[in-house]
Amino acid sequence: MMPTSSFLALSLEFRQNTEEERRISVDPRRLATALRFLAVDMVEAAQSGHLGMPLGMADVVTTLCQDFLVFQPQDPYWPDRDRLIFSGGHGSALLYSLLYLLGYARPTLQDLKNFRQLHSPTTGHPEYGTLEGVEMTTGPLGQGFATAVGLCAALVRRHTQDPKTRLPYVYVLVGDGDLMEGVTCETAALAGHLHLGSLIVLLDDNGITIDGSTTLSRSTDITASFLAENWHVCDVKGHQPEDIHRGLQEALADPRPSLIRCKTEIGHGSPNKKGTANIHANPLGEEERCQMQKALDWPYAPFDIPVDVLSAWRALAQRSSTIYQRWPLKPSKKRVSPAVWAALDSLKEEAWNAPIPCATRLSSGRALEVLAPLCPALMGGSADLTVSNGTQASSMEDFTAENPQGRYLHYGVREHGMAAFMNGLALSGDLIPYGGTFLAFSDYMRPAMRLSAIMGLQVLYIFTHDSVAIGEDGPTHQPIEQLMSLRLIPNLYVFRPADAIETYESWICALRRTEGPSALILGRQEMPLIRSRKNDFSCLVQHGGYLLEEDASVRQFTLFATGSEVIIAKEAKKKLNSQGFKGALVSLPCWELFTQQDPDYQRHVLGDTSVRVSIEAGSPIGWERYVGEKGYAFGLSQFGLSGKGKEVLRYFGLTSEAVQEKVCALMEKNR
Ligand SMILES: Cc1ncc(C[n+]2csc(CCOP(=O)(O)OP(=O)(O)O)c2C)c(N)n1
Ligand SMILES: [Mg+2]
Repeated sequence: MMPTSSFLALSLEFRQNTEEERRISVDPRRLATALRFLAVDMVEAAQSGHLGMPLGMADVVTTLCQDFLVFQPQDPYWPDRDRLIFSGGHGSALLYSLLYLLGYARPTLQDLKNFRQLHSPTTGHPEYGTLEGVEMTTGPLGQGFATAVGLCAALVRRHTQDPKTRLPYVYVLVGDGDLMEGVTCETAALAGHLHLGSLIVLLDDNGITIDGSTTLSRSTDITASFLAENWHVCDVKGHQPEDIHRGLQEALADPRPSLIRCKTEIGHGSPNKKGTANIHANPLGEEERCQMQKALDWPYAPFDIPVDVLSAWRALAQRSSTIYQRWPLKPSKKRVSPAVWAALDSLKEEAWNAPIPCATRLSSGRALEVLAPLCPALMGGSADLTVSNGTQASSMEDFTAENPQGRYLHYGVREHGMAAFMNGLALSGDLIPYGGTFLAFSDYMRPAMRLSAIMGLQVLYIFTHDSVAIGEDGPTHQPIEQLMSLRLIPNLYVFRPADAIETYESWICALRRTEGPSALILGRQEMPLIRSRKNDFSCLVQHGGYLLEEDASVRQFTLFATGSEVIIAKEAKKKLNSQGFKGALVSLPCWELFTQQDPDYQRHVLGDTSVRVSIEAGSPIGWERYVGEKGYAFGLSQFGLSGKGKEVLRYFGLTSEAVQEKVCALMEKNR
């Protein structure tokens, strides 16, 4: 349970700050008007972008910054800062206007004028890494909310581990659309369950989405549904600063996560377009801007902010200084990589328990037993398949409301929520999250995985039960297209190790890879060791692919395989050898790494034989890259079948005999 006292202490600080600030501030309505007009002018200049939410939420954002948000534009990566996440990424014009007015180094006024232009940091939707103050990439609705929950959990964990650090609040701006997404329901339940009281969600409660009124598609009692998930919920008038202030104070004082329903009018301030779905994503137009100027008493030219307003905004950016000075504990770094290598570099031979032949999912569990104590940044979890996935090391205690120092999360059957939550854990800069489920259900996680890849976050996905070889559970549980489709996601490394040694090496590669996510694709069936490690501790998986066997430099054939099919290929090669043919066997556990090797190495591995055959128990589309037009790719282009794993493999022709036959036929043909 969150220590309630720290919330009270913090809200007292806010009150003191607020009174001080009130003496120097200009009318908050005027501050909000500046935000509104910057957004109008940006969208007008770009003739593209979204206005409805910036106009509707300008007052809420102003009060939040004026009285509550703790941040430091001069030290944007201050670890103890509050986080502000625009889950409705279409509100980017509001976020950029805000960062400009608060005095962040970028965006400059010129950047605002270049909104949505090629190479401008003021991208269409907020992108992590382009501007300081943009805490994550948003745009796909629901992701910001869900990731904020994970980020909040990580910050709570940090604060509990080291109470000298400040417990930051995570503020999230969401729209009707965010709340309609399933991932929001999954993670709202987790936030309530984990008592994440420092999570404050501000709903742009305007009752409008693109198609029109939310009554077209929604009858949910939002308040009741969040209350049922152990949240605090309150309503505020979203254009009245005093009422917004009251709601935020109430939220800070409550130990539960909070949803503040800000009753707003979409496009507020635009006399003729407010309240309509039309304002959601259209420029205002010159005529309407004129009318809005009159209505809001804003006689200034586009992008012109009067000095008193600009200096008031800049002054309130200093509001957090007293808090900042009290907590300058940690160096603020742009992207913090958890301290993993100090530990792993010292990994000695004896630390790696001797590899034994077993299913790669079990080898992964054994690797974790070694790695978890060495790498305190690892934070595990599974979507209700902990034992099947082998994801909980014995040294990992559960992370719960009562024990936020734990290192293992039971996400429940919430794959999508888990993936988005892990992005938040990674964004904290403290943790390397990993989470497991069956490979067939990776599709449930894909939108959040795509975001880890876009943001370049080190998140590890553990996908077990990786092929039709799982057998009896049948086609719903037998992945076909998943493996290849994961390889399609840019910046995601997909590892499919063949045995205990490759599994361990894949873990090491994934842990070394700080600039993006990795997926480990693991099998359920027993796997013999495909090679011995002996005294050779060089990591072959780091090359992505390598020659496992080569009979002679002039090859008659080359076989390619990954994961559990390496052993099938090995058997096929043995049969071909006994027929007198000479060839090679290539293990290709990580395509992305192999493609990065120098061309000579790649040629050396691929060989120049005209007969190339691959085998992988998944969609074969894509293997042409390695086997060429004259080769052949064994795989599956249809859904699987329920039955014993071995029989299913045989039925689909994924056997060493079939491979042997094919190679012979191709050699004959090419002679
Ligand atoms: C996952 C996803 N689906 C669809 C969209 C396209 N989209 C952008 S905004 C929006 C409507 C959002 O409505 P709301 O959150 O109420 O925002 P408002 O119109 O009130 O600003 C939609 C469907 C999206 N960005 N992400
Ligand atoms: Mg809406």
